[in-house]
Amino acid sequence: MRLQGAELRRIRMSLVAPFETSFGVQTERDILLVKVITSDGEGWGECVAGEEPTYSSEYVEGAQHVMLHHLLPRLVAQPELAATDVASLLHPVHGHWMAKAAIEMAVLDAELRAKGESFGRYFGAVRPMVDCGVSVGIHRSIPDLLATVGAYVEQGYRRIKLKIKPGWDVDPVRAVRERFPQIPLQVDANTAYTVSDGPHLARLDEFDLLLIEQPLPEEQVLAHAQLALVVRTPICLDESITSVQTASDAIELGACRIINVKPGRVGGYLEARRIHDLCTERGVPVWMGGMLETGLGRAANVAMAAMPNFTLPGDTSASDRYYHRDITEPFVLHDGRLKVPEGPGLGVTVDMDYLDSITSWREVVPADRLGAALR
Ligand code: NPQ
Ligand code: MG
Repeated sequence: MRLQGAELRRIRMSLVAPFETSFGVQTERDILLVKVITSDGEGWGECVAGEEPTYSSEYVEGAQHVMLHHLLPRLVAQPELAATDVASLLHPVHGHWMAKAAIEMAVLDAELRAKGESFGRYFGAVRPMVDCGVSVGIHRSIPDLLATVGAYVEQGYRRIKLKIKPGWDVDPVRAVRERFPQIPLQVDANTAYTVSDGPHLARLDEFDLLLIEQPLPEEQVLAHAQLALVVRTPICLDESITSVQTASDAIELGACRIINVKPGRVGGYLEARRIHDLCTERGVPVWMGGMLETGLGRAANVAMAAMPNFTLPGDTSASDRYYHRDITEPFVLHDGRLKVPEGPGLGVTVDMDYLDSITSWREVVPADRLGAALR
C-alpha cells in the first residue's frame, strides 16, 4: 500500500480521579492520535507520550513535531509500504520511540483492516480474554488508599499494583496486604530509589509481592542486578527496557526476572513482540504495561496481552478506570478480564462526533506536503 496522507489530532480527556506517581500528578491527558490514509484504507495510531517529559524524555508536543517533520516524510515515497518496514525506514531518526510506535501502529491497523485480520490473530493470541490488573496511585492517606483498593477488588481486578516512593512504601503496602491477604500484589517505584535503599526495599519482602517494578533510574541496569542480591522479591524493569537489545542485556546481567512490556516505550508492537519472544526463550515472564490509553491503544494492548508469555495480569484496566467516556466502545471488565477484540485491525470503532468534541487541534497533511518536508 501507499501512504496518501496523515491526520494528526490532539485530544483532551480528563481522568476520573487524579493519578499520582513518584514523577507527578496527572488530572487529565493530552493525547496525540495519528490516522494514516493509505491506498488500502485508513489506520489509527495512539502516541503514549505524556504532556511533560517526566516519565520519559518524550512528550506530546515533541512527538507531534517529530512525526510531522521527520517521521511521516520518510514513509511517503514508498510504493509498497508495509508495517514490517516502518521501523527500518524510521531508523535514521534517533530515539522518539513513542512517536515511531504510534505511526507503526497506524500502518499496521490499516494493513490488517484491509486484510480483514485482527491484531490478536496477527500477534498469535492464545486466549479470548486477558486477566486484568489495576495501577493504584499514591494517596493522601492509608484509609483513602484502602478504600480505593477495596473498590477495585470489588470490581474484580485480578491484581493490584501500588505506586510507591520514598516515604510512601512499607506502611501502605503492609496495610493493603493486611486487608487483602490473598490478592496478587506488586509495587512500582518509577525510578524513585537509589541502590543504597536496598535494605529498606528488602523490608517489602515479607508482603509476598509478585514483583518490584523499576526501583532505580532507567540507566542503572547494573545497579538493579546488585539490588537483586539484597531484595528477595523479583525485580521487574519498565523504564530501562527500551528495545530487545536492552531487554536481553538486562536479563543476562541479572537485573530483572520479569519485564513490563510497553509497546510505546520500545518503538512499537513489532519490537514488543520480539521482546515477548526473547523472554519466552529466556524463561522470563512478561506482562502488558499501561499508559492511560484510549480505546485505540487499549485494543492493541489487550490483543498483545493474549500472547502466550504474557502470564501475569497487565495494567490493561477497563476504560472506566481512567475515563468517564472512551473514544471507542468501552473496554468493560468481565470477571476481572477484558475481551480481545476480534474485528479487523484494532477491532474497535472511533466515535467521531465525540472525538471531534474533545479535539483541541487537528491537521490533515496530504502525502505531497509531507514529502516536501524532506526537500
Ligand atoms: C507505569 N503506568 O507503569 C506507568 C506510569 C505512567 C498505569 O502505572 C501520562 C503519560 C501519564 C505516561 C501515568 C501505570 C502516565 C504515564 C503513569 C505513565 O510506570
Ligand atoms: Mg511502571
